[in-house]
Amino acid sequence: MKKPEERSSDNASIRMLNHVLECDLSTLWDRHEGMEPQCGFGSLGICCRICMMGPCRVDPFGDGPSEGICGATHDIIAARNLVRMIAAGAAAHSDHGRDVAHTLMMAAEDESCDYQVKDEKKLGALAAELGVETEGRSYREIAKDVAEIAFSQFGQQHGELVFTRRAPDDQVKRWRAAGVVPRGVDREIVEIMHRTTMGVDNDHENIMRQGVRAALGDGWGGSMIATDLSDVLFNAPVWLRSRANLGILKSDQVNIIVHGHEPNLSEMIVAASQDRELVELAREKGASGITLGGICCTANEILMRHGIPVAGNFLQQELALATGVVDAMVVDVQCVFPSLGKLAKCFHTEIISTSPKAKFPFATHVEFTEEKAFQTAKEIVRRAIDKFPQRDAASICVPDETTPLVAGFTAENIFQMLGGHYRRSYRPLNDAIMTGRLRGAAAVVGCNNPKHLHDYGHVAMTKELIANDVLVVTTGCTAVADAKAGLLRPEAAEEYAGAGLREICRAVGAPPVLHLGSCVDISRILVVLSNMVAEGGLGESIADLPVAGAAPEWMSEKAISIGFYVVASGVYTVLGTPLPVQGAPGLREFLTGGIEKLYGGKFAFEADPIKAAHMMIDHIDAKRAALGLGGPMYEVPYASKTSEQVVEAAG
Ligand code: CUV
Ligand code: SF4
Repeated sequence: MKKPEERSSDNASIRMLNHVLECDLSTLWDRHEGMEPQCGFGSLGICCRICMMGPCRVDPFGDGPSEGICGATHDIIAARNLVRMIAAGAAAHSDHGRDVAHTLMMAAEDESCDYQVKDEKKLGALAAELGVETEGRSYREIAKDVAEIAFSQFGQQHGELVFTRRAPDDQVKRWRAAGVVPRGVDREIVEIMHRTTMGVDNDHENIMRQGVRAALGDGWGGSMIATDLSDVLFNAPVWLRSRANLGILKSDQVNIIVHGHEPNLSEMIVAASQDRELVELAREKGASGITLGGICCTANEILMRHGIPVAGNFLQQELALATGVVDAMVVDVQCVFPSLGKLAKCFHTEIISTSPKAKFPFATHVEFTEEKAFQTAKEIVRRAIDKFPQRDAASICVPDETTPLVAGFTAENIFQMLGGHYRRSYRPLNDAIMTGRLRGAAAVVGCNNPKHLHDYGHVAMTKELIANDVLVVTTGCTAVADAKAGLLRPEAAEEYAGAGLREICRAVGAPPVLHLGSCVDISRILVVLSNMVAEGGLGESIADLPVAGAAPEWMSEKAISIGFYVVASGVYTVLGTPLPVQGAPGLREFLTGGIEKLYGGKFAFEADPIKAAHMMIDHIDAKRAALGLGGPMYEVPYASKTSEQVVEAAG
């Protein structure tokens, strides 16, 4: 069995892993080891269960069957499986976006609704962009029209999703040429299911075309709607300070963890946890107050907008329970382990499921409806308070670790950050890149996965990039890993950044790694990239920018959808675990090569985060050279390839 230090690189998690060993509890790491060796056919993407003549599996080495019963080849089987994963990921993000649109509609229609538009400025900007009349109209009427347009994006049957207009013209031209501009969010997902059923699309490149279309419908559709409408309802984030890691849990307080994704729920839990009456009730039960903490992306949502501390990322969900001080873990949808209920039975903790879409073993279901949002949130908090006196003092173990952080960056407020009050534009960012003070920018995002040492890939890659004067933007569980490692503090620039990035961070007081929110907020990164192109001097499309992306520890189907919309938007993207296409040579070649001609971006697979960072930097240098820009302004640790060599290598 692997030792705790071989499972996680995060000190609080190592401490908890030792504790669960002592208590004889099992976690995902034990189950992962018990699963090994994992199925080779599945890992390589070459088993097919699409019809019941099968299941079929084709031989990766050429000794056994080279076709399924119907004649499907390695490439066909792997491509169909892969786009079905895109469909699931895009559906998850987009259903989240749809729920936010529903909430905005309720807020617009009903004055007494618990949700109300908080950010009228963002609503106004969105209305202007969408061509919604604002003159002489109440914000309620405007919000209704905006919500209606958002809704229409899901079911639209033809035309182009409205937010694809945010992309640079050159990028849109590429999409049109390839026939992948999404018509409607739902339509593209349905078409994946149709095309991949037995005996329909059997050309792997054509199958991937539809995968790209649905993924773009996620990034420039469902996810972007989720982000923008959440900002309208709950306020666009502003920079703020907070803390991260399991040490935010307090032994003498009622501790509630919200875990999942949708801000509809978590926003109301935030309000209920601050409700005077309930805080008083907690005191009556002997607690000194109520502490709220988040896990997974819902953590990022309430961190970004309220500064609520983060308890941990994906692989810490079981460890949080093992502290013995979590009175309730409230979950909605996505990334929630079905193991939680059983584990919670060893403690006093109540797992409370809230979504009609997601029920869990041994959980209490308190259905959360937007119509009775605050009332339900209060009921949930009350349940947690009732649990507080039932804690078993003997099983409590709370690690001390918490790290300060700065979060709350958006495509809009990056203007203020870099330009100051007098120069609100992306000009300073583009200038910094053009002069070489910044070598480029990278997005490091994604999940945790027990196939990798927990958090190590995120942190090692991010440190290597900033040391080389590459500004890093982050979201999701990577952002939480970076926060715990201290990389979201402005001081991190002094400790880890190269000279150029350090100068910029010093001048504006920002950390070298910018936290842009949850996974759906990767749509913010798409807008940042589009703004950089629009500002001028760095080429005509996102594909020209000296930028790269990575997901060192990804695991979710949602991450596959993200990977595809990012690549199809022109970004070179390195994945820590390969896509399940390694048994399909033609498909692998296409995704790591040929796809670039169509969209300007492509995938690479590399498990070593330092090597992966260097691949990203090589790409950034090649893009600099193609733009006629010189090398980095200051000496940097990774400079093994001069721009000229890079240009030669790139042909
Ligand atoms: Ni949506 S998708 S583990 S919470 S980043 Fe975290 Fe982010 Fe992956 Fe899940
Ligand atoms: Fe086998 Fe073809 Fe059916 Fe897949 S679709 S299970 S490869 S026969």
